[in-house]
Amino acid sequence: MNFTLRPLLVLLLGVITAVAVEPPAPYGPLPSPRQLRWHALEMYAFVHFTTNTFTDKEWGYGDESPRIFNPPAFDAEQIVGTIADAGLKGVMLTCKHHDGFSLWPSAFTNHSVTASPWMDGKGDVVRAISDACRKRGLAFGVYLSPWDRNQAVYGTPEYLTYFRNQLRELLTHYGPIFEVWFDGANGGDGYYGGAREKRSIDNRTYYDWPTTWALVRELQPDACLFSDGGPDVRWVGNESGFAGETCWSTLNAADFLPGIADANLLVHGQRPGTHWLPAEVDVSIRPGWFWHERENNQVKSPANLLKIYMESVGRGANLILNLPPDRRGRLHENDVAALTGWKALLDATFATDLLQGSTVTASNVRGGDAAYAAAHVLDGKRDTYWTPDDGVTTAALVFDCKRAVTFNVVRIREFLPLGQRIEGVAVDIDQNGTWQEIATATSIGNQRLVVTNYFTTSKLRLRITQAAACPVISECAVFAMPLMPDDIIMRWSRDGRVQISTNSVGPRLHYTVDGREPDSTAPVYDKPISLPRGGTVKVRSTLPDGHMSPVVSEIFGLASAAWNMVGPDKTMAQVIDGNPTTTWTATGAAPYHLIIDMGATATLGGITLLPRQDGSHAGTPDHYEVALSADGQKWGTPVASGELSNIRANPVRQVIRFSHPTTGRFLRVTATHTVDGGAAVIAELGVLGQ
Ligand code: FUL
Repeated sequence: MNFTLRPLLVLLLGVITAVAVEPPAPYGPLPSPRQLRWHALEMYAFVHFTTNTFTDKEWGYGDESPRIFNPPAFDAEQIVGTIADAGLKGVMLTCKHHDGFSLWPSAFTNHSVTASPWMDGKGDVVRAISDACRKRGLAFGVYLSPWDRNQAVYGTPEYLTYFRNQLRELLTHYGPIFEVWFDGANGGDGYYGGAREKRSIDNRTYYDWPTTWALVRELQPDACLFSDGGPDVRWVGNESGFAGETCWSTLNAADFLPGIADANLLVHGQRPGTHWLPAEVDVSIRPGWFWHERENNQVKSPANLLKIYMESVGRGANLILNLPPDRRGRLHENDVAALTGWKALLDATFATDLLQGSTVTASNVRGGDAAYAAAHVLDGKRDTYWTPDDGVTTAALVFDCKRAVTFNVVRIREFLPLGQRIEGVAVDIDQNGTWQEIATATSIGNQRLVVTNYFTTSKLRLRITQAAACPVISECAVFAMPLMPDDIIMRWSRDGRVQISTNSVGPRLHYTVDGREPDSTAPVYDKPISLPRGGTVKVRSTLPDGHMSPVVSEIFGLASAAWNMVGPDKTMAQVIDGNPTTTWTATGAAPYHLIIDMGATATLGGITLLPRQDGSHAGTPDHYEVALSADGQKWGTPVASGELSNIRANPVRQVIRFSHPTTGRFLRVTATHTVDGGAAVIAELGVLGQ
């Protein structure tokens, strides 16, 4: 260095530092470093596996013999490899679900893989899955159900020691954990070491969550804690696969606890909120969380999964997609096919950012400083950003694409370390020299995918229409999502006819009603199918290029047109009207009976029950009983009874099979208990032939 120049250089540096423009002050609650790492994952898999897989249940009672857990071809690498190939970034394993069966050789219970014939009692599912994750570079997380229907001590303080001992095992023996999942469910009754009774706990006090959370912080400081209300990640309030159209990453945390949460608040979050508490969208690729053979044809289609992605990850939440291994211990072929199709759609959508190559200008750049220039929103870096001066809460970015681009998805990302600031945006396109507004959105957060119709333009404008503090945007992009063959929709009417439709033009629909898989030789759908005796309809759509969709199948009951409901309440008829949006609400106190007079004797094999579909769970039955009668007076012993597990969080159609086909003219369905203890509400009842 030339010594005469040195003082000058020092002076110059001093001047530059003095005029460097300070970044904006953070706004509102801020994400912790562990939450920022969690946001970066965006989507990962849930893996539900336990004795339920072998008993066909959604919630085990706790008395299942460990000997039934015996997957003959368990293959962690197939499970994890499929998940990694689909682009998911981690795996959350149900190490212990509500039935209490532990998938690892826990030193604190005999109710585990050690007592199963699988690998002669020497297996460890948690080890196998976590090792496979490490091998494929995926994050690994643990689900440990607080509710344990097997443990004799559940409900006493002693259980908490057991619960934390198990947690300690999981957090010390299986490497780094990215998230620990604490479920809020507690349905009350269970085996409890043979007591077979109802044990209600006080969600507010019983689990002493602060002590458990401290244990996780001590053993796995980088792990995020999930529960209905955090403290790091919140439930989104539904199991259907969507975050609210407006979904803030903030919440008033003190109002929530595991098991105590207002789903209507969780789906949107709260503004400005006391804490950074982003939503996680948990949804299963099948109707249930565990594998059931009867659901093999009800796997969500690639198009459906793409919609879920757009409405979860695309609304600033993370997606946890459940992929339940089957009885072999592998992901089923239909699930693998749906994932492969979904990945292809995601790749096709996001392969090309049509804004690349554009120039971008901003209505205001903070201090005129290049460090905050508009070009940062196109540099592909999450840690650089455009931001205007303090106090500027409406602003615009104009993108000149220099060529015509056709798109239907706009992606916007806020720079999270400075908080969630933007409250409203609008997207405009240039149409022959005038701006035309094509879409608006509210919350942005980690990323917002604004889905529009297809538009073609060479200039786009993003307007920030409302912000709590000057906006800070790290990335903008636009994409073209391919047109997709829409999901197949089947509608049943009470005269026993099934109508099939899709929203897209062109595909041919092939169907069967005899149980066979439809192929191109199967009948082509051209008019409603007459199925007065009910049955299973299987459908596939064929695109003009010959490509066939996966099979969609649905089971239908007997035609109900000639039936009558017994009783004075006229609204009872709404449960057999074939219309899922109308409901019957019981009066009086439980048990609530619904009696159908079928007009003639029939041999029946089961019923279907559709819970209310309007988003409320009030009155949804969670225990039921079914009986038959020849005269509507004398009832036989119940042909079915039990629990409708998890119906509150996941209100899908329930298929209940009788233990054996039974004959009768009158059918009585009784809601013996409802999720909230309120008067029973049911949308539809169906009756299955033998
Ligand atoms: C619910 C549980 O009750 C279900 O069985 C499932 O594990 C789901 C992810 O959470 O609350």
